Amino acid sequence: TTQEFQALSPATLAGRLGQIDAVRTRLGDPQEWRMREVGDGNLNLVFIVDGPGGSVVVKQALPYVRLVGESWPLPLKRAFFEYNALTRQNRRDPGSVPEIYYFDEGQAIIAMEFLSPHVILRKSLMAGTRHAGLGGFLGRFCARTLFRGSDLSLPTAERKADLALFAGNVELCDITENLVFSDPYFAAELNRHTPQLDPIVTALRADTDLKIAAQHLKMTFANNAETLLHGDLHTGSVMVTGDEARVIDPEFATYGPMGFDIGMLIANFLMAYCAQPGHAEAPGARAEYQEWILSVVDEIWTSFTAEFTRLWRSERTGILYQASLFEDQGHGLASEQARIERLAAIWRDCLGFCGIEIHRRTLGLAHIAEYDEIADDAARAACEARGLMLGRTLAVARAQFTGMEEVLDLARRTNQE
Ligand code: SR1
Ligand code: MG
Repeated sequence: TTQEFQALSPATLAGRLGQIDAVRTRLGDPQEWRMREVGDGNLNLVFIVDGPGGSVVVKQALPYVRLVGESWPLPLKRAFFEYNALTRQNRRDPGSVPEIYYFDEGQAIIAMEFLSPHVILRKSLMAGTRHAGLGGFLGRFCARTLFRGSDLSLPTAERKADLALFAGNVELCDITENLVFSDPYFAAELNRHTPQLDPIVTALRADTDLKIAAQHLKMTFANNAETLLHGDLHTGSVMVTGDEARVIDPEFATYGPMGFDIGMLIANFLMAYCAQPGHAEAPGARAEYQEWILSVVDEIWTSFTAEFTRLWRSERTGILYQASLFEDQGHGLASEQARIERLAAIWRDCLGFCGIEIHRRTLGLAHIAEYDEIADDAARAACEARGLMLGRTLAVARAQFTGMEEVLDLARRTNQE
């Protein structure tokens, strides 16, 4: 029989999970468990449970959007998609995501590895911390998960089964389709923005080229089912130590275009860059940190393309661009030309998604702490305005950028305005 859904609380958690072997063996005696709810995302409950034997994270989806409340129902099945995405990501890039100990589909509960001493990357960027190897890890994660979830690599029956499986993540895709690609460009009910941005918002909402670009990108997101995406790869979905990182929270997983995850990720670094002048540190130190952020963006793209290239040359086992077709064993001129053309298409999409993500995090419902924590409205608006202009150029002129250095130079010039 299906048990009625019940939200966990610190008071009920030990009673409900205390007899689950996979959890109990890691924590020890449930009577000694200490629970705290630490979720600060937009959707779910997250508990850290400490016991005499160790610690575990317990995540539970709620039947509504936590940020908004019960007026916005959201299916529990997103935990199923998160569980299935995590298992695939761990296969495709081993060690890149937390280990899962237990999954209860009906109660939408995932018990998983407590990452320590990891912190959320967004918070670490706000604290001005540098992380060795971060761009390399993120670029390789994208290349491995995106390449290995696609028809470049998977047996096509498996890819088609996964395409069908993740096609069920309708409501979370609907959030992305509306909140990311449409709402920022009209006066949607849940939108909010810093009042001083009014003139720019009016201009952007009257900008036909931009609105068409956003809709072209929405079409690509909705219809170009190239690979299994993380679906919400921002800096709040990454946990870091000084030199190690993991990716979390793939509940928005769906089949979509390869440029989406990388574009979203880069957008969040560029917004962290734009937000720096709004925070109080000495300008010299701030400028140095801004350059470090740009170096991570550069490294993400460089390592993505290097790993994608390695996989293209050594693991092209799917139905696409088969080496036998080119008669060059996968390394010759024809297959290299095909690889370069595919990467160019991913690059264009990536820049477009990057621009749109910057807009929606400034004008839509879901904002970012880097901007929100700038107390002074005028200072916040100045940072946000630079981000909006950068995002507009990236989205509309995405086909004109030939390399990351041009994007970074544009960010630097925008930062001077
Ligand atoms: C209503 S959900 C708003 C946002 O939070 C999630 O983290 C996703 O980014 C989504 O777009
Ligand atoms: Mg999330």
